[in-house]
Amino acid sequence: MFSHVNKLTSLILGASLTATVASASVGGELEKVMKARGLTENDVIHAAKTYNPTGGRNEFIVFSSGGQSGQVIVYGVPGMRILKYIAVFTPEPWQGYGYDVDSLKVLREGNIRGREINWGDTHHPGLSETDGKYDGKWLVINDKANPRIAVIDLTDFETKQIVVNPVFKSEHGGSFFTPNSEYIIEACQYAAPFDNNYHPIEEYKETYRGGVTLWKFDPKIGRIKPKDSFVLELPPYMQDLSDAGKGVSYGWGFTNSFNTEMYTGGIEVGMPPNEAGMSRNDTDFLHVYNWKKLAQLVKNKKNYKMINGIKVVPIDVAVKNNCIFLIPEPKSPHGVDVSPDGEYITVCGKLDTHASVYKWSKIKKLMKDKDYAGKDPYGIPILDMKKSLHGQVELGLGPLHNQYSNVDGEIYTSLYVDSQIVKWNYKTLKVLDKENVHYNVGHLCGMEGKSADPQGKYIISLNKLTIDRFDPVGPLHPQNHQLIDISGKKMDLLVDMPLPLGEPHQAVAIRASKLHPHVRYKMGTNTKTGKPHIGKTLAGQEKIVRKGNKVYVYATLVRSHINPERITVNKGDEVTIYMTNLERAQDETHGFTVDNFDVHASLEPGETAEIRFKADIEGVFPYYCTEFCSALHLEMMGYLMVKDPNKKYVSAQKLKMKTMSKAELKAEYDKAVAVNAATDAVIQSVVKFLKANHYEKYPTVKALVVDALDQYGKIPAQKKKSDEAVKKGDYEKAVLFENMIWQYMVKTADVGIRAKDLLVRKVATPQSEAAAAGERAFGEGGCGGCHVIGKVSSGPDLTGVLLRHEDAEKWVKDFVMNPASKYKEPYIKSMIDYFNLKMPNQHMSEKETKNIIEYLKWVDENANLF
Ligand code: K7E
Ligand code: CUA
Repeated sequence: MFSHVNKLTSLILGASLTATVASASVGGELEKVMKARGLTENDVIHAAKTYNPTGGRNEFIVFSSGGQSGQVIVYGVPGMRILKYIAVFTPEPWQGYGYDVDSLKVLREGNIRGREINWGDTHHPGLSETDGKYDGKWLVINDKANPRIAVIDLTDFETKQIVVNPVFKSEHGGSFFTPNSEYIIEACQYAAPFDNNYHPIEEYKETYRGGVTLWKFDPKIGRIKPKDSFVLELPPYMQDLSDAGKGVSYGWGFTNSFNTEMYTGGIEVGMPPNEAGMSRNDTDFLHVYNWKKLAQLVKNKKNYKMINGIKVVPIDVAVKNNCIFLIPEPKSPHGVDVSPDGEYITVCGKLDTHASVYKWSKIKKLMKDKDYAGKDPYGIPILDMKKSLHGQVELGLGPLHNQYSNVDGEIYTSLYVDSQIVKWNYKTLKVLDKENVHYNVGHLCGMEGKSADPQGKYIISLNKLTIDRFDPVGPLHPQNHQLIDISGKKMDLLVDMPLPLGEPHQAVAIRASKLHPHVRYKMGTNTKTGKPHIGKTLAGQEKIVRKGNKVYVYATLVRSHINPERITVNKGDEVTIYMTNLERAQDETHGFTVDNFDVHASLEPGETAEIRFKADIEGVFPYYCTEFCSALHLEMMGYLMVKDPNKKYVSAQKLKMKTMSKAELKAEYDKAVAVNAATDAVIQSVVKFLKANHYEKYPTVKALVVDALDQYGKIPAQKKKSDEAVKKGDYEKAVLFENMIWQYMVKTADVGIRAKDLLVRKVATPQSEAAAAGERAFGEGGCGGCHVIGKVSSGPDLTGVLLRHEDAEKWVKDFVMNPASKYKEPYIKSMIDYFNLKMPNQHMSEKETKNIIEYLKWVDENANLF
């Protein structure tokens, strides 16, 4: 076991670490941890395959439906850690979604017949495509409960649009992009009348309808265009999952269904329940429709009816134009998935143990030859099942959904009842492998696994039940996403990830390198429209404007103040606050709220947002920045004062406060100026270093310098105000401005020094492995507590230490390992006297000491940099 572990250790920890620390000790340490935590060798390999060290990144990014939360969950693969929740159909306070005016507008686009809806049952996220491949630009997701689709911009991961389906009363088979993002497919689920009237259930077959909506999408601006969209009317079969054809089947759409029995239940009047009546037939129908041709047809008025403001192509028009066909498919199917080349269409029947693989070339021929097996009650031609099938495979109990890999013919299917993922070949129709999951898997997610270019490597199993998997948290359990390595011959389940936000039906994964999100907005952007905000306010433009009983505040936020800091209004006024975050620095978000008014905005760098409320209660209400943005974050606040105009306020008796004399104030002012001069000298030395070493050649360093100079650039304006105050003899005010200058200097120095450290790394000679290990040992051994390289601190500067002693390497080594042996040497004695400190014994090993000497050699090589 021990030698095993050692081999494993060097395998997973890599040569660099084992070189710095004795390998036997790491092996021992790892074995200790494994023993203490009861981990097997396999566990450790799985951990290493999924572990992201600090600062690590993922190869793929997953967008998972957030189920009943109405949100989207973003996480990484193979790290399996959540990165973001994207607010979509539900208010989300942190992001201010639904709590500021602009995001509330987006949320309210989802109102149905004038009613506010504040949740969604998200099922299927879809990524925009170019040539059938994910392009990383847009994400859409559907709401089953309230038939809606939302569009998310992947440059900032924000929801930009919600459209309501005006004729469906529920939907499920969305949202799937066509191969060039021309349309988004959204299929109905529970059939209902297209109009908004009452129709008795006895007239189900006549007046209830199913359908597929094709939402026109403009991939350039990332918006659905409802006016150019249309609905294909379908029989009241419960349309289910859909997929767009691609490659050879490009231009066609596929949607399956259940309840072709058209059963309508009636358990309360003694009828068998829906579940019995709706699964009576051995087969249901796969709908095959030509969306490309339908899109042409709707250009002519005679081919559609307008219902609730959307174009609807009636069944008979679609039939007459050979745009719709049905193919029987096994009992209550669920998933329909088109192969990467578009030739094979796999359908799984929940109540059938088989997967049925249809072949596009066969379907096409039957359609062309008008070789029909019959017609359904609505006149739609039915193609013969056997004649359109490539074949069927027995997979197991409850097959649901499919995903593809990069291996030709390889497909992965979820088995709900068996709680398994099965790997098989849809061309040779052979089962290849099965993996148990916990428990009851619904969808599964391959890496770009339903695009025209699947990436293989991993499958995620999206399980419905977790039962015994996680620490118990009450009767409502988290959901479980399990990552499976599919790169080998056999599947290998790597890790469980609990998801506590709703039932994520489907997830889509994209290669991380395809996403290019921004870190800041153009100054003054309304992030929901991408255009300049009407309330955009730059520094110096802050103001409060009153129009009748409406008060408009144009405010700015920048570390660490909100301008204005006092807003006084009358009780009953409608208050609008426009806020612009003036920051350019990455990740410098400010939040904003006025206490007690149920408003909140999250302002990313450059963003302008707007909150509005009625000041209908009298009082004093602090407002503040809700994001811990800087050391003076708590000070980032102000007061909203609401006065009752009908009330007389008697001024409180003025307290006699002791004030400072003018001489005392002048002394304080002089001190502040001197501190600023000293701080500025530090900044100038850093700037000199940065310039001398050509910081502009290194983008990451340059970005920091730009941040730093942004802060520094704010100083002259403050200085001017300080000087003006001095001229007027107002030292009290001048001191405050000088303090403000100091704040800016500290922020400049903070970022500047970070830039300098980074630059030193870039321009220094490369460190040997031993020197790097030495630097680590230097840090971990606490040497830095007294010795700062390049500076005399509470101990001497070590730059040049190897030059100032005879046989210096040996001298340093002896001194580090046994300091006391040299306390009596005259040189050391004088140092001890000077610093009033003795070098302590830090119990460094010989190896560590040697490495530290290598590090000091590197320091000397680069002495000019410190
Ligand atoms: Cu199978 Cu809504 Cu795609 Cu759930 S659906 S699992
Ligand atoms: Cu801005 Cu806290």
